[in-house]
Amino acid sequence: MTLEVGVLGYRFMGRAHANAFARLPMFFPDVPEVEPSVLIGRDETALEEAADRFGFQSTATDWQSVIDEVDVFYNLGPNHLHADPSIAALEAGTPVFCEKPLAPTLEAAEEMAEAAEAAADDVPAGCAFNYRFVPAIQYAKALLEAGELGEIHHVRGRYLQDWLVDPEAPWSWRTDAKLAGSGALGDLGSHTVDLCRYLVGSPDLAGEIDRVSGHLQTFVEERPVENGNGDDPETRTVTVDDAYSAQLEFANGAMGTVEASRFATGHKNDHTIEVHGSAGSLRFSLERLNELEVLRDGGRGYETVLVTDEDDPYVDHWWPPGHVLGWEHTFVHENYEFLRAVADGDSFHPNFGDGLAAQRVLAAIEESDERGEWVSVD
Ligand code: SOE
Repeated sequence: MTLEVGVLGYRFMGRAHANAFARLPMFFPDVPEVEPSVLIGRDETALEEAADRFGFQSTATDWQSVIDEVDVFYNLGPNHLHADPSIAALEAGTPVFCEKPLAPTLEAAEEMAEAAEAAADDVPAGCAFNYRFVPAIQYAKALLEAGELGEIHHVRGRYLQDWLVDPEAPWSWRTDAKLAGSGALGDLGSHTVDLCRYLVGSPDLAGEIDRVSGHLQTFVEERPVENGNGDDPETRTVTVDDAYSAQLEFANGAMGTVEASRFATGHKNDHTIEVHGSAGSLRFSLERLNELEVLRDGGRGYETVLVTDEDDPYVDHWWPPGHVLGWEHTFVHENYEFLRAVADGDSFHPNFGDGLAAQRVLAAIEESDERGEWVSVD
């Protein structure tokens, strides 16, 4: 079986997924082969170049002509392009894999989740929360679900980057509320909220996030437009947050503290998550993604577990034990699971429902910032 895929978007995420398609037949031969069929975008020159490099057969400048011609539709475009093409594809019966955050607004995310619910059972709609597919994160989830940390009291997550700390860093769609929805909150916070839900969100652990108290900040209000006139550069207003922080209350009483920033000087892609339970604690850092630090039985120090054994998640597909994996492997793993679900007509998680659940938390954090009080997530 070969799956023809149509992909909207060819920049950062386009490359990450095209790399995954190329790795799959070599390392995960039990998944149907992907045929990169049509690459979709607006700038024809850049599109042709990318299609050539990524091995796509053709290009298109309108997604409408593509969505019911392919076996799978990948939506890797900017956030404001997530809803319409994804909904249309699902209505045409085409499985969809969409980048995070699911949508720029809660309303759009709700419409997308409704379209996914209305689609046939064998038409999965996946949301690309790739950090679920880090082997050490899956190892952590297994420990938590086996009850090894006991009753969950604290979850602490932060996602730090610094690419906007320079006030001359250019304006982009990521700094515009109409195009992105929010800034660090949606782009980075969506990952952290999803990891909180994935790791401790089951009713036996902390449960869902019930209430939030949020704070958003924009440090630089105007940014130059790229390729503007050097002497008198055109600037545009930044309409999203540069950083957010929030407190969370989980259904079972656990407390969460989460934050993200694009102004954390020196931190390039520093995503960490920690959990403390009555019987133990764990902590994970994306900068050391092959490791999980675990403290058990009320012990006095953390043990560093190298999650690189052949029986650790996905590891046996790659190299002999101890041969470490990287960020790009998370995309291979998520594509493997998603495409397997497509081929077998199975369900897939994280799906649009998970994307919507994260979006509800993000929207509540924004509302809490505006109202200056705790807000329920519903
Ligand atoms: C932003 O810089 C970004 O590329 C996010 O959009 C990704 O989701 C994250 O994985 C890395 O950082």
